Amino acid sequence: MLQSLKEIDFAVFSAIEKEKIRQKEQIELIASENFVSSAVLEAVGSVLTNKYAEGYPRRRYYGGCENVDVIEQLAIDRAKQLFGAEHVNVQPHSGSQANSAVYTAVLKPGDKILTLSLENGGHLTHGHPKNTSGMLYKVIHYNVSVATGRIDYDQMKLLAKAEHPKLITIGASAYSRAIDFKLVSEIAHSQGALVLADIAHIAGLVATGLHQSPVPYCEFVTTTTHKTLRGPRGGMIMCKEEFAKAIDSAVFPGTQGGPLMHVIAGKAVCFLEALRPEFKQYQNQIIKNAAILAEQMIANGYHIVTGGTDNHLMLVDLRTVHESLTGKDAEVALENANITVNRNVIPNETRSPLLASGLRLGTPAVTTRGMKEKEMVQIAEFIKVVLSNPNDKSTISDIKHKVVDLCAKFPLPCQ
Ligand code: DSN
Repeated sequence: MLQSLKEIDFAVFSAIEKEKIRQKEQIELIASENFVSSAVLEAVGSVLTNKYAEGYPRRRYYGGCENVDVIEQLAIDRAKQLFGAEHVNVQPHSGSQANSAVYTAVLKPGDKILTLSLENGGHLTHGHPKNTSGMLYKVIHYNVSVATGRIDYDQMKLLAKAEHPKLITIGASAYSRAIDFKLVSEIAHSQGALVLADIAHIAGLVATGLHQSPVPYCEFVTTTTHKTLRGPRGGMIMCKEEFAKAIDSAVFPGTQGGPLMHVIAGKAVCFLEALRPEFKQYQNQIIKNAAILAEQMIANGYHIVTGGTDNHLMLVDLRTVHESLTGKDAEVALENANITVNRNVIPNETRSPLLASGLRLGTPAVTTRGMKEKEMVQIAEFIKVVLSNPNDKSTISDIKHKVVDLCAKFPLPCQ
């Protein structure tokens, strides 16, 4: 007899039910999160989770792969169309796996990479000492400029010339300005280096032509599929045809075994959705919302690193308004008021990453709910009130009620 999750495992069932309420009643400003469509959710929750499919379409190490072959090929073809890529591998389980596979494909332990550090807005997998990228390879970092907070391309150029890295990575997790991938590839190629562009955060903007695409210029482009792209949690690699075999071998068997076919189905659906004209309108609104939110935060006295945003996120330096409030305390106070954010180190951070002096705010998730400029102004006000009274229970409770009321007007696409 069929038994429901509720009957079999009430503990997991009830945690999921509570999570549904949390997502429904909180303003989600974590820049890397989003809400998938019900079609993506259905694909990811499908029987495809039962299937092993090591290998690639029509070249598997298991029988019974005729249906998953169709699905993986659809995901590949749609991703190629969406980004104009020569070769696509949709199997990486995450962005980290995608980056690791690129390194495995073209680097040997001890090779030199030139990257943006985590502290300057980069990512763990861009050479952090506690990540394998930092353990296996010799890492040189370029930074953002102290004066402007923007990527210092001049420093990148000088370091590329002096250090002769084999690979330059470009891409960020906490950087609010447009990235010049063409310039980076010129710098790299003039020194014989390859380029890995990690567009995990801005993939939706790139796919819709609202941000310069690295695909024509860079040998490798990696992304996650769950941030601005609004698909399932996962990764993907695009590359020039000449590296296709090396990339495929680096993913499987190099760094992964069986692909997650239910997630690859979700990716295929996500790419189909992203090819529709309304997806570009959505990406446009993400950018507009981020610009208004940043403008209001600045009007409320906060410093935004780089002075504003060109994309879906911003990095708020709290110290201009609340000198002694850490990012961690700000994150907790906002969460108590049903506003979800993450603390973030800012360039030239003086506190530990666990405390931090900044908050990263992003608009992909609230835009998916249908929130627009008017709501961004309200949200900036909520943030200011909470952060000015982080320990005042009555203020926090008042804002929490306002947040729940606002969220009720903007239902989620997938519950
Ligand atoms: N952890 C992700 C983010 O929040 O940006 C990057 O992988």
